[in-house]
Amino acid sequence: MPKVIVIMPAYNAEKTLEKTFHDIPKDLVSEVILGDDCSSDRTVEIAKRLGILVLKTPRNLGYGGNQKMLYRATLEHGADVIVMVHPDWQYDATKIPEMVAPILAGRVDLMMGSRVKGQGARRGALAGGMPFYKLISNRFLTFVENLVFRLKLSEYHTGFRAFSRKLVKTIPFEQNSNDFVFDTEVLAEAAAAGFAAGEVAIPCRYFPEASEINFWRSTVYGLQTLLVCGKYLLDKNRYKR
Ligand SMILES: Nc1nc2c(ncn2[C@@H]2O[C@H](COP(=O)(O)OP(=O)(O)O)[C@@H](O)[C@H]2O)c(=O)[nH]1
Ligand SMILES: [Mg+2]
Repeated sequence: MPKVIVIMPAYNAEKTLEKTFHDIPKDLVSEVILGDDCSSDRTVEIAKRLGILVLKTPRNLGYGGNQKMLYRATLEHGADVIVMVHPDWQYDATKIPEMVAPILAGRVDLMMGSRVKGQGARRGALAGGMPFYKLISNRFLTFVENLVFRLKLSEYHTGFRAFSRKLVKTIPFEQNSNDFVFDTEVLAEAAAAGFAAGEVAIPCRYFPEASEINFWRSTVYGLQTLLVCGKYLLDKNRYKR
């Protein structure tokens, strides 16, 4: 039986963690690991009560730093497929089997949960409550990223992804940013290594606890994403091991 490990990079997720965990199909998933980036709420207490393995960052490292710790752990624990989902219940974890199947079948090494695929940006993302400015930047950045990375994705900024062990072992994720742009760098590295990607349509869900990133943080993230695109065009070997 292949080993599927779910990782959740968490920061103050007490209100949504249990709901997210509840949606994870336990028959398919061998292990759930939560990375706690020094939350100041009851995230760790709730995770332990739910039987989730908790790993703690030594200090507040940021979203990317938290994920580095988690990918390292999944390799050590012998994962065949790694699913990353945010613990803020923004993404539909009941879709994990559809995310994992194409990887287990050997068709692709990367799967993305897309809030746009099959439903369009307006009926998907906007109807689900994505703020208009985030939708516009999501569309613009995705357009640019498709030209640069050529992964043919309907969106690049989802917090619901699945990877093969081979992909995680191949990409030099340790050199990535500790900030949110970590996620973009992972896709640049997957593209540079020549991995193919697939997508699963997921509903878009926005509510106060699901999105704490403000306009300023989002703008910095958008600019950093464009910088990754520029660096990739200049020399994509920097995203290879
Ligand atoms: N380590 C760390 N993680 C964070 C921070 N802020 C948010 N996160 C995590 O990053 C993910 C995305 O943040 P979120 O506010 O949901 O952004 P959005 O849904 O993309 O608008 C969530 O899983 C959060 O738990 C932070 O300051 N530090
Ligand atoms: Mg969110």
